[in-house]
Amino acid sequence: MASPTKPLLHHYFRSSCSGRVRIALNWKEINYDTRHILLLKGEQHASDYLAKNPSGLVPTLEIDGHVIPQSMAILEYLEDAYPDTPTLLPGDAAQRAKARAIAQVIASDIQPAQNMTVTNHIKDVIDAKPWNRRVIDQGFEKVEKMLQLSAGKYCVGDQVSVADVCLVPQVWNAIR
Ligand SMILES: N[C@@H](CCC(=O)N[C@@H](CS)C(=O)NCC(=O)O)C(=O)O
Repeated sequence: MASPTKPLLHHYFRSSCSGRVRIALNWKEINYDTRHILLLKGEQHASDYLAKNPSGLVPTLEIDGHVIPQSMAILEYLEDAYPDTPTLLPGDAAQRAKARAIAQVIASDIQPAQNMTVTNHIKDVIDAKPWNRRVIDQGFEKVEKMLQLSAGKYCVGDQVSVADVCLVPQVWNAIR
């Protein structure tokens, strides 16, 4: 489906949530422009950005005349609005549920517990590094158990899914 204006992704290069959306846009071969939101300079809290994403977090995608915050909502929008592009929810109902489940462990359980806001809050009280390491280690142990039940060539069977789109940037984050 052709878009009248190119989508614009507000993102940060190290952000795993932004990485999910970059991978999905590229997988679906949707051309887009980018605007870098420099998190370390606090640009996510600038009033013009907060008007687009009141959470003050990246990513935000401007697409088809809409402004969509939240990486998982963006992935669902791309799935719904661009049905002729390669899907990120392949297979039958059970395979799609497994892909969503792995994605949610990452997006709802691992990433929010060790993001920049949490790290900045807790570092006054405890050493944030061991906390982040523990959240990631324990989260990945759960993901690995799920993968033992679902994986083929990719997280669920032999097709790329939303689970892979979430897993890869979380691994980048864990390495860092
Ligand atoms: N649930 C949100 C989480 C977004 C999020 O935590 N983004 C991080 C980067 S991965 C961020 O903007 N951090 C900046 C901050 O915490 O101030 C989503 O999936 O989009």
